Amino acid sequence: MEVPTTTSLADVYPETALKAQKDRWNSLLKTFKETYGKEPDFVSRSPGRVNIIGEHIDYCLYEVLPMAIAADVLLAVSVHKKEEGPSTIRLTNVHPQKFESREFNIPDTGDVHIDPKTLEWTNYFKSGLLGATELLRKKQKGFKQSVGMDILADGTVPSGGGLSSSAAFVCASALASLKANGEDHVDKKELVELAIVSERNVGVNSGGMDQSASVFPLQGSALYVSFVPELSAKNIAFPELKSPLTFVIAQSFVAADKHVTAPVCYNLRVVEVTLAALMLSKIFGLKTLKPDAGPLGYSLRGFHDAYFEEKQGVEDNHKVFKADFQEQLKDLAEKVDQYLPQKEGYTREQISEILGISIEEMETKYMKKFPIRAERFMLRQRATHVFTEALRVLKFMDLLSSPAPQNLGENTELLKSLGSLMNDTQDSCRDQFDNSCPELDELCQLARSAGAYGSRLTGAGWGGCSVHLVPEDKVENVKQKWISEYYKKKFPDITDEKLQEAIIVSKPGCGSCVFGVD
Ligand code: NG1
Ligand code: MG
Repeated sequence: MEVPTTTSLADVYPETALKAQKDRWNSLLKTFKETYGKEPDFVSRSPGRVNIIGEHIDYCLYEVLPMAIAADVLLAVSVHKKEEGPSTIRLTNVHPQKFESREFNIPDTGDVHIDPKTLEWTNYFKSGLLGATELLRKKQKGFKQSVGMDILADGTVPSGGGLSSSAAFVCASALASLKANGEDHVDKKELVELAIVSERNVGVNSGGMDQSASVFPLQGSALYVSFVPELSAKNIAFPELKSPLTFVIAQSFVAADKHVTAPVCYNLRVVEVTLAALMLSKIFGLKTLKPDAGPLGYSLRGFHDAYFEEKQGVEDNHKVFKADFQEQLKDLAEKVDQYLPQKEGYTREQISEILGISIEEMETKYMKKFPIRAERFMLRQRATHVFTEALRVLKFMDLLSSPAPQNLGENTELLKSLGSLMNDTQDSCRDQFDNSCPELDELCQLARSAGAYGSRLTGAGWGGCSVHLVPEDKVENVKQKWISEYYKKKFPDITDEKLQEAIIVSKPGCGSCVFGVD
């Protein structure tokens, strides 16, 4: 499917937001003209996302269920002509105090340099540009270097807040770079695949959920993303219920700065789940270590499929019946309990001994490109989270796709069941995956006590955002509870504007697009 091109804001934003979006759009065009003395040629757009369920399992290649939100990144672009000399990129932001203007030349090789150690907003543009350049080289014969561009950025996804401003920025940048270099028909899957790989240039060894959620969704649908046998996404419309499913997002305002925390948080988790997969394969004496598309080349899903194919004679585990797949996940969670018994974690020595490789080899293969710091690796807890979370996603999908008839009236039972899966995710994140924090736990507790059916952190965790399934008539209750018990207590000087930013009630939005400018 192609990334759509449109000239109508109504194709992208809900009716209630149109007036505000129109004002934003006009101001973007006006500032562009003031900054660069001309009109932009087009505007590329990509939204943020909230993950409904399926946390930290995308890079293990298990299915996840995020949805796009209305908040997004807009890049207004004017393309330089080839004759205008060296390819220069000029980048400005509608909030120049927060995000300073930058200018750089694309080197003759065509590949811009990114320093992942610095937290620099234009790195996200560069990583999109790099990915696009690579794709353009495959698509256009003799392509080497992107043309220059003047760009004005306007992002409404809060940064460091768990709503994936980074993927929104990278996807919008890659899309802008493709379009500026003559690609008028951009394939959504190609865009997502390049954005997944190129976002890793900023130093986080991430999975593919965020980029999928930013590009693929159609208005009004959540997105069921699969990573095997290849990346694919299915739009999932919510069931028509008397009181519609309402997801409320609340920020903790604890900034999860991945640049600082990655070696002990995100990137370490990627290493732990990979080591868990390798250990289980070894323990069960699997002959095949199927190399796969996980960030470190081997995943728990890779182990999962190999185990059932080899040990239980399943012909192609990707085709296994859905109910059987759920049974497999339960089985694997039990196997972890038995075969990875060490609650206190595993040392490098212990792992290298079981795997039968030297510590140096293990470090070189799995801990060098994205460095990590740890004495002990909590393989038991991480693998338990992954298998049970993958199972929760499937149960959630079952409930969404075939709500029992008795649920369709008041649908309380359905909401309760969905909510309880979300609550279980939060427990697992807190107790097994260790990616919650006291503030996120507190937001969840408060919401449940004010009527939410289900509450959990969303995104990477360690701060950032939480998501809550709340009956429509309780939304106000929950909001007030957070305001009085969390925001006003923690941040006594909080402004009304900031409070508005803190809590978002969001319906599923639509994915990336290009706006033509008349
Ligand atoms: P955040 O930090 O919320 O953007 C990250 C990863 C995802 C996924 C989630 C956890 C990036 C770009 N994204 O999301 O791929 O693994 O954490 O489920 O790092
Ligand atoms: Mg991110």
